[in-house]
Amino acid sequence: MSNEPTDPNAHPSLASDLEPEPAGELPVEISPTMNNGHSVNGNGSMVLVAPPVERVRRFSDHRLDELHWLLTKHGGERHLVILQDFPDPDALSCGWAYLLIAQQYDIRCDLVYAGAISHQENIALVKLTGMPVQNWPTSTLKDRDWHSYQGCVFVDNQGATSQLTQWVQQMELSVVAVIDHHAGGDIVAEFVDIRPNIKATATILTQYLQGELLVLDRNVGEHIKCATALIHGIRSDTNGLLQAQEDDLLAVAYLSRYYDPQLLRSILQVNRSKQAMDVIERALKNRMIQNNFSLSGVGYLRYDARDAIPQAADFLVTEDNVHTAVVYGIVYDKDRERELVIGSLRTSKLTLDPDEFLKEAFGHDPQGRFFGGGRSQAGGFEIPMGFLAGLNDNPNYANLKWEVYDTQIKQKLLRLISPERINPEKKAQGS
Ligand SMILES: [Mn+2]
Repeated sequence: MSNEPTDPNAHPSLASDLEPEPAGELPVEISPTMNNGHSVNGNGSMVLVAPPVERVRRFSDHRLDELHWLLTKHGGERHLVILQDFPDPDALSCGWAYLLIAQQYDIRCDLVYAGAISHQENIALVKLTGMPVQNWPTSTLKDRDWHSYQGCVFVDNQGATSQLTQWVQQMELSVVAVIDHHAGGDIVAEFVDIRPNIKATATILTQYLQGELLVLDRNVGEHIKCATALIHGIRSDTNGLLQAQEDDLLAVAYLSRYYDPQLLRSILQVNRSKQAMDVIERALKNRMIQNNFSLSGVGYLRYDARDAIPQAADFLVTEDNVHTAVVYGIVYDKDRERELVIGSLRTSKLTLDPDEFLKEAFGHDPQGRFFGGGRSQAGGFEIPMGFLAGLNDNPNYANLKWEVYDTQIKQKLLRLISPERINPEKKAQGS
């Protein structure tokens, strides 16, 4: 699920309160009168001249300069790096890379997410690389030591897809940096690098590495694993590089000097869980095909199995004469005691924009927030069930509720896919 795009032309901007001038790192002019760190001014008295300390770092890209100064300024602090509730490989690898970069500047980061990691590839990614990511379920948030942090950072999201955002706001934690490739919201931060034209945030983070904010070392296991994770991140956000553009491919080329191909293979080859297989089976059995769209409701599923839905959609879209698949189901979120319909869309039709399609199909809530959105070839939606939410022990009731939702979702989708089927009278009147 992506953030809600508001202005596709949003330009990466920088807050003006960035002060890139820590003492001691300014360029030192070597004056001919300088002698042992002292110089003589006009009236003959001695003036102390700063010794030429560290060579001033200059980067090819102004963003690297800005980030370098920002991190220098915040040295010694502790920050929270916040990922979306269901972090994908792009988010996970970028959070880790950011953490390693910040370490260079003596900033301690905790990499956190509030939801769950349920896709088998993502579980494998975290396990096999040993990346230091922490789950902070919402039920634990009130007991966290928020005051030990001086700031927070959003990576591969801008706060809209994390339940941690409201806590960060409540605790008045300042937003130090936002690094993302989804079209911008209106988040204010000291450093903002949002590039909707880049396919993966991992490409942006790799450019920071290429700019030597952190010099990768083939002898450091953590660097090898992080480079591997970043390649996986770029691959997964570009449909296995099929949608990659020059920047993404150059980033992968750079990372290829450091990554571990064996490790990448292990992450990609991991098997599906039984529950994911069961959801795929249901999706296959329940599918209905109309005008090259394959629609399938899978009924109720466990919250931690929600990643099975996009996988089922991935599978359904491979059928002959199908260009678009939509799979949806009802999940119950125990943690927050809410029930929602979640769904995924996959398409191979280049002229179909998932973002537009889902917004048009499901509309928005009373606050104007859309129930769904997407990027090229993929999208997702989430519809809270409101008054009908909540478990009920009566199986008839549960079936009825599912039927209502199933029918309503199909109807909304079919309105776009084959209007004549939904509204035959209207067509008859019109002709
Ligand atoms: Mn991403």
